Amino acid sequence: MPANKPPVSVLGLGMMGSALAAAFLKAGHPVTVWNRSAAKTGPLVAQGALPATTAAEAVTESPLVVLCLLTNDNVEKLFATLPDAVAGKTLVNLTNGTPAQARDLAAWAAKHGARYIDGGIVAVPQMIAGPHAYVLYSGDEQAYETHRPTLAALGGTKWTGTDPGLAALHDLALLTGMYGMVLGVMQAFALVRTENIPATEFSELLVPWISAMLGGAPEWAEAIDSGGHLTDVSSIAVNHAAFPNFLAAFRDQGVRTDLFEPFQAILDRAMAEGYEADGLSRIADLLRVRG
Ligand code: FVH
Repeated sequence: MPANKPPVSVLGLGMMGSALAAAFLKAGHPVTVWNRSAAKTGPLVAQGALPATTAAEAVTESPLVVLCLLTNDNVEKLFATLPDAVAGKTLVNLTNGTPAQARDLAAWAAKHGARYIDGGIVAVPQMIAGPHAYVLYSGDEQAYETHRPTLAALGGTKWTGTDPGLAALHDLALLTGMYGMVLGVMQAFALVRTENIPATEFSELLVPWISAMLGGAPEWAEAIDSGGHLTDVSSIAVNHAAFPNFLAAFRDQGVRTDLFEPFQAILDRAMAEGYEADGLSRIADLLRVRG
């Protein structure tokens, strides 16, 4: 085992926190662990972690403190119990949350003499420390550079900026893309199942189609950044003409329309605002709330 690796404390030993603590241990770091329900420390102690009886004790043990609780409300409440323990520490919060929550937690940390880094884990627990896992970070850049070699035990490290909210923003945007894909795929499966077509059979058509369409995302991104949405591929007008067929077919086949009705409204608005010759990239602009 490599000698003199810096110690790290992990607070929150759910599925993800346990995977994080195990990865630090595997990389040779002395690891102190704390969880609200003490029983979850057992497997990590068996792997060599030191159990702390209180969160404050865990914070005291290491210069680097990694948190992974269920919500940032939980983190905020936990922080409120730690005002004296955190001074001089680097707090890395990998709990899922919003940019605004991250900024509030960073302000709390600064007020109490701690350095704050927010993070978004782009992996499931089983992927941690593997080749495809990475974590988005933002906040105190100096603290990030200091502790980056330790954080690298979890997977790739991706810096998103000194605004503490940026990691959460990127994380939520990635998950937004994923949820959109999941909802579309589930609607498609629901539709074919109305005729007893096996979802497994249909997925052989669906997966290559979705993959090919996703290949167009860089082109949409360029159009969104440049503002040049005119297309000779698939215009808003063409999609607007076809879309009532989807809602009608869902109704005819006995599939709910709730998920897709908002898209009809967006296409209607795009037409009303004169964007009929634009491609679907125009939708990103139309989704912004205008002041
Ligand atoms: N699991 C996943 O696939 C995703 C992958 C991407 C990142 N997310 C986020 O990671 C956070 C933790 O998720 P998790 O999977 O570890 O969740 P649980 O297994 O449910 O563990 C939750 C831990 O939070 C502790 N906790 C809950 N409430 C409190 C509280 N009021 N005070 C202190 N700790 C609290 C809980 O403790 P206990 O119930 O065992 O006593 C667990 O340690 C999450 O933000 C995901 O969105 C995971």
